[in-house]
Amino acid sequence: MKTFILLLALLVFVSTAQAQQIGLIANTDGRKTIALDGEWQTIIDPYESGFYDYRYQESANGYFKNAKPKSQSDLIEYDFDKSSPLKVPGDWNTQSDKLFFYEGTIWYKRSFDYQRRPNTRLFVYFGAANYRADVYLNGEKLGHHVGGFTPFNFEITKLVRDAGNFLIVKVDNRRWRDAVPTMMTDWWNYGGLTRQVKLVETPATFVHDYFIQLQKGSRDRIGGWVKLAGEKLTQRVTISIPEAGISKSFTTDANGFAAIDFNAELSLWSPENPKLYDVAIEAETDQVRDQIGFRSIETRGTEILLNGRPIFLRGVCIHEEAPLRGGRAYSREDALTLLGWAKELGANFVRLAHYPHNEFMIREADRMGIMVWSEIPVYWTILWDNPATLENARKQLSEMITRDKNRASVVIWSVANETPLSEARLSFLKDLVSHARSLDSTRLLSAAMERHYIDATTQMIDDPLGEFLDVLGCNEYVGWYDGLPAKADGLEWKSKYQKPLIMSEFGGDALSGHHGEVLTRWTEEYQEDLYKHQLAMLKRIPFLRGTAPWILMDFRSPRRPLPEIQDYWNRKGLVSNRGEKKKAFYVMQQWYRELQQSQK
Ligand code: GCB
Repeated sequence: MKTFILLLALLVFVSTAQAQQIGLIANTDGRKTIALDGEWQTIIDPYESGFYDYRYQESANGYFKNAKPKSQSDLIEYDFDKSSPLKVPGDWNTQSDKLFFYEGTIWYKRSFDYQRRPNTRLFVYFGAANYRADVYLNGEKLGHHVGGFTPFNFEITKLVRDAGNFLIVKVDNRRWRDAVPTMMTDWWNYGGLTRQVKLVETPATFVHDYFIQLQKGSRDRIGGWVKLAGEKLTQRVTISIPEAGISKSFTTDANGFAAIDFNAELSLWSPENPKLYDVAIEAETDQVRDQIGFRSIETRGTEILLNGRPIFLRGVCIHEEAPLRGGRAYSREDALTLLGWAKELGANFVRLAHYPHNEFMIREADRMGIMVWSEIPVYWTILWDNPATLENARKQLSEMITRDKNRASVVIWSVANETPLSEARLSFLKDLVSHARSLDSTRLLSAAMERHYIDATTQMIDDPLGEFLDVLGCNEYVGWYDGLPAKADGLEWKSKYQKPLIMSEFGGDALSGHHGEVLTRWTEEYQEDLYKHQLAMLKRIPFLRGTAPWILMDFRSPRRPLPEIQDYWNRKGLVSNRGEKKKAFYVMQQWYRELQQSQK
């Protein structure tokens, strides 16, 4: 009996340990999935009593066991089933007043039944959990994940039962000095299971991931790879794009990997023609479908070339703040509203700040023809010297690229925002740049950098990071943190690099409906005037190839307490959090219309 139990324990250990090995499954959309949306039972646990014992050791009998008293004398001090529910997906802060400012641990529990079919594998997939998630199924730990804005999955094939499974997740949104992001941000630290959680079923050997894009510099040659996971790693895999008359077969090697490379005559994706093709990836044991657009993106001197032609990126920055209701955005409807406003502004480009947004944003940008800048939360004052912090940032970068590398809309990966110059910072960011290039050689690399005055009227871009980027990004607040709006009139911009510049932030706050003189802070008139001076200045920068004003919509921030004006909202939106367009919106819109006309 003892050996049997030991063997069983070993088996469970091996299977759960193995479960952690499977990397992110790309394109769960193309598979059989069951969403675990809706109410989960939750326990608020500020002291993590469900995780640590009273000597502060990780407990073997934490809340993840979902214990129930077996007799009237049993002592159990928690009960998921009598605790309050929270909706998933969704942040906890906006679901209950008492959680509005909460930073700490909440346990989530959800039961489900699942009849697994023979020769299939089952995974539990999380769109995102902010910030650290410890995941358990039926009392066994599956693993943990760090990083609040990227997906992750665990295999549960061996642990899942036909009925009465309980999935328990401990989510902790505390901030840490060595984390990514670190202690200080200008956005709300929304905690919880903020994106969809789903069960994903695959065949025993399945298409784990693939990269199918035009090769760098080419408009008619597809390159990339396919990767299988499972036991039968050597298989014939066919990639077909029926509409383009393409069907190409490859054989995967002993590691389940095949490089792909073939000619394709395609109608290229662009904002004017957001063409997506149905693509099928068929192995002997599995098949996945996707919708993929094909375009090239390059730079030449100070130009950005889309499909070989110079383009100006008429952009706007967006936070993942839900339009109208507030809280974390998570749905297709949220994405359609935000991107719809961006379109109305005249944008062909969005900077999704300051972390990877939910997948709906990218998928809808693909469909709507909006180019995307996507970034990781390497923001302000990261611990540049700490190897674990670098590892964390690299992992978030990998997860972002893994999820979105087949989306034509994504043209730029950005590795950092407004990071102060130092040797340690440069080597940290250089590492991220080369890591991104190793994962995806087709897209442009950028970062939002700072700039400095070399005299009273000259702004200089000479951050040493610029040498390693394809596109320079710069944030500036002339007229808001830096003088008054008219200061922009006398400014000249210089760059050390022969590279295109995207002004990745500029702007100022206005409370929607608050009116006054142009020099009265917080009024729509001040913001409108600031934009007018800004645009006049921007038009004079010879190497400017894109703009992304800060920001499309007001967003919550703990750094913005001013009563009656901010009330914990950053008011730099061109649209208010209630969806009202401010005067500056129309200034920007008019310029983008002119630009659009002149590009035709
Ligand atoms: C910045 C940051 C952004 C802030 C913005 C502001 O430079 O990149 O995250 O929200 O300024 O409003 O101050």
